[in-house]
Amino acid sequence: MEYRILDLRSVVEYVKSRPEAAARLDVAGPLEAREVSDGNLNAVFRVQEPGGARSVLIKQGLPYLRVAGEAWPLSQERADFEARSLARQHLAAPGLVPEPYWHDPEMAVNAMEDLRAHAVIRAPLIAGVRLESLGETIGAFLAATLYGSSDFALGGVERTRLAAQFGNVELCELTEALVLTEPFYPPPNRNDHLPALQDALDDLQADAGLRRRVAALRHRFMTCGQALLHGDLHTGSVMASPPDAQGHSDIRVIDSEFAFFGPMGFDIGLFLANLLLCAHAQAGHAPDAAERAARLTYLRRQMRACWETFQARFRQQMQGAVSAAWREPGFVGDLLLTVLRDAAGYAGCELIRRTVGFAHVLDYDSLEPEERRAQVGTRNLALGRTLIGSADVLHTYDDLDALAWAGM
Ligand code: ADP
Ligand code: SR1
Ligand code: MG
Ligand code: MG
Ligand code: MG
Repeated sequence: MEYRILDLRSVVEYVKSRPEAAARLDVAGPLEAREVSDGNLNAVFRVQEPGGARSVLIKQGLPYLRVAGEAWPLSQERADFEARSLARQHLAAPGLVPEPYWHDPEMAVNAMEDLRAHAVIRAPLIAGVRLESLGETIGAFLAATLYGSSDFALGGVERTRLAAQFGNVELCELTEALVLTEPFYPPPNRNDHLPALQDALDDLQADAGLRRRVAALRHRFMTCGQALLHGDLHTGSVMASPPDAQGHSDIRVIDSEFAFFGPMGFDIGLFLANLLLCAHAQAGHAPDAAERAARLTYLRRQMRACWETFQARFRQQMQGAVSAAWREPGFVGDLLLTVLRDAAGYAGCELIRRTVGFAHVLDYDSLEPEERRAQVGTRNLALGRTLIGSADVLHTYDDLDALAWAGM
């Protein structure tokens, strides 16, 4: 089928035309479609039986960036990278991603399990919902997907062959520009920031030591192909079912179109930074001081659980590594220290780019009045600089925890 952009009517016809759909829906009967797109890049539809008994999720890559329109063209190749990475994640971390149903490269479509009972976690976290298994689940996802695609699990030959399928140059270039370059340099760029942050931003951009460290992080991002990353693991890429009385919910990771072989600390740093962005924004979102303190305690605990689960599971899996060299005493500890330091550095970049770069986050952008937003933005920038500047002297997660939560 030749590529065409789907709409509410044609997506129903499209689903009916696919042989794989018959196992998921009554394709002979009427079907309804609803658009659920809310991300920067793609069009996403729910196609369901009347009353919603059964449904599928259809995600289509547009020939441009959804939020920018035709003025910002982008190839639809990203749908292929999402299909390949989702398939691998589903094998490595079953139950932690939606089940993939089919991939249609001509239409740049990925059809998958519709997580109808789930919600993207960013807004609930802002509102103080406590998902008690969040950090542990994301830590488990990271250990399974990162270890499972590394030299340690696959050996060099298979890892190299796999990496050759993930030349995701277009989306890597977006990250290199929007996360790891533009926020640190004066115009021309696509940055977007409050006028009140101009002085803090000028000061940040004038810091040659900071720019040098960011250049090193960017170079590692481009050259250090340790494992198959998710590539865009912010809190808008995680969905959860409503928590039960104990705060437990079913948690899934979505939207892996940025997948590529990169440094493991990038995925970890992005996730940790998004919990910090939420924590800082509580200065304006929490209804009172006691509730704010409780939300911060919760977020701090989730960050630690994420790292602790990741590192414990990664260590455990390394005992079965394919080469004895990877089981050399002390090696895994040394490796995990570089991952922790990378995570701190990339977390710093994420805090800064979500405050002054092209793509912000709801946690920050929804703060009112503007003076409050500027206070929180100043804090995001300061912590971002601290994390980037101190990453290489961290020794343990406690060091990172102390830096991240100083003064909160
Ligand atoms: P983008 O790449 O444009 O950010 P996403 O994959 O994040 O697209 O999807 C956009 C939105 O569609 C998500 O924020 C979520 O609300 C919804 N969505 C995506 N995948 C699923 C899914 N498997 N089940 C239910 N809703 C989903
Ligand atoms: C131009 S794309 C902006 C951001 O949206 C994606 O989800 C990535 O986070 C990217 O940096
Ligand atoms: Mg998304
Ligand atoms: Mg904006
Ligand atoms: Mg996406």
